[in-house]
Parts: sequence; structure tokens; C-alpha cells
Amino acid sequence: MAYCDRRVLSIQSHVVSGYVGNKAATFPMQVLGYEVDCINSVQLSNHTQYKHFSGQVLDAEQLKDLFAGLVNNDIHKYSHVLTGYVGSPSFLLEVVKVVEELRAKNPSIIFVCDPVMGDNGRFYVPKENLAIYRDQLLKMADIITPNQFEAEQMSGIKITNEEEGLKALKILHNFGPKTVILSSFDCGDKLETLASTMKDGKPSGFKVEISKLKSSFVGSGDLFTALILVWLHKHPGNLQLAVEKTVSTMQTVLQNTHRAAEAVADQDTNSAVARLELRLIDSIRDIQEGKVTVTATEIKF
Ligand code: PXL
Repeated sequence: MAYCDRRVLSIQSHVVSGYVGNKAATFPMQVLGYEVDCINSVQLSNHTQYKHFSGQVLDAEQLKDLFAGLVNNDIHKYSHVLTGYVGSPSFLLEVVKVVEELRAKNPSIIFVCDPVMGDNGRFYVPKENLAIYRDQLLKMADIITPNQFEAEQMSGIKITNEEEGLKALKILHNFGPKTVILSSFDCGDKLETLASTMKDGKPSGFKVEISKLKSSFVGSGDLFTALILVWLHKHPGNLQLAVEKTVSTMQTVLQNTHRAAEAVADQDTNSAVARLELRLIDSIRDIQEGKVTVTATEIKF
């Protein structure tokens, strides 16, 4: 295997406690056989949906400094660059330069961009990040994985059903990325994943219906993106299988998490938010196995 066949530079958040950002993405990619180098865009005590959080947010100069070390040692050759939660617009603008330099080093690098901005109708990063994703990062990205809120913000389309979801996908393709995956959107009594890739100038893809769980999870989008990066790489050209493996694993990890949270529900030492931290370590075998339990069906565009 060549030096950089399965090497990911992952630029996302670090949290001391819990599983979002790099803490949610690194372990799954590693146990599936990938080398993962992390740049932590922020270092926080815990994710921002807790009552309290504290820590540091890196800016452009700090990213530039870290990346310069890699370049000066000529150790910046990666198969993938993955970006997620970024807490400062200046840092995000510097990410554009980092991706350019990584692509100069390895022209076939795959850029997987999760435009992490918010969820359930509200932003949890500065709003200025929206224009930077839409106008600069999307045109460089090979694969993007917005959630419903992020797809709505970037496309300008409110998504309440599949037709609107597909309309948003097409708009997002027009910004540049070959593959657009709407990790999930709410269509009443169910959730749905939509994945599409451009072939001969036209979008083609697959959808999966998912049943809703009663809990709401933080970090699930970060896990989703790490899994789709791996499964698309292991099954090149087979979007259907990659989506099936990703959504199946997600369902299993979320069910494991939900079950574990219920089991400790009456212990007052754990807040409701802490109980719902993803049970990634307990799910190691499910992550490695990637057993398909859902069926993705072809989308009629
Ligand atoms: O999963 C998104 C995410 C990532 N990183 C941090 C977060 C959140 C969501 O709240 O707070 C630090």
C-alpha cells in the first residue's frame, strides 16, 4: 500500500468529555483501517449543547502555524481531507488555503466537507461561516454532507418533503461538489437520507427512510461523515452500498446509545445531555462490521 492510500487530515473540534467533532470521527475511521491526523479547530470542555462549556477557539494564525510544521517536514500528503466544526470565520478562511496546498501536494486528494453550522433551526457557529462555505469551500469539495438546517441555509430552500430535498440537492451540486449527501431531513413521521452524485452532467442517487428515535443526539452528523468517507472509499462508484453501510451503522450506534441512556435515566449524576453522548466505544464491532440493515432505493430526479 502506498504511503498515503488511507491517510486522513481531519480538521474539526476536540472536546475533553464526550463525542463530537474529531472525538466522534477519529475512532470509527481508525478502527476501519485509516490513519487519522487531527487538527483541532477548537478545544472545549464538552460540546456546545450543554448548559456550560469553556475552552479555546483557534484562529487563522494558529492553523497556519500547525500546518506549516507539516509542510516543513514534507508530511502533508493525504488521501483525504475532512472538515467539520469550525468556530471562527478566520480559521475557516485559512482552511481554504490548507485544502489548496494539500491538493497541490496530492492532486487526487478527496475533500470531504461537512459544512457544520447548526441544527434544529439554529446556528452553533458564527453566521459568517455560511458565506465562506457557500462561496469558497463548496466549489473545492468533492463530497459534502450537510444536515437539513445546513442544506436549507446554503440552498435557500426550506425542506419539508422529498421534492424540496431534491431541489436543494440540485442547487448544492451547482455550487460545485460532485457528491451531495443530505445526512437526514425530517419528513413528518420519518427521517430520510438523500445522496446524489453527478454522472454525465446529471444527478443520480439513492434515498433511505429511517425511523425516528425519541432522543436527539449531538455528534451524529460528525460520525455520519466519517463513515461515508470510509465506505465511499472502500466501495468506489457504489454510492448505494456506501449509503446503506453508513445509515445502517448510524442506526445501530444511535440505538446502542439510546438503550444505554435509558438504562441510566434515573441516576442524577448524569445530565440528560451527557447520557446521550454517542456510545462509540461500546459499538466498536458494529462500526467495524458495517452490516447492512437498510435498503437504499434509486431516486427519480
Ligand atoms: O456535532 C456538531 C458539533 C461539533 N463540535 C462541537 C459542537 C457541536 C454541536 O453542538 O458543539 C464543539
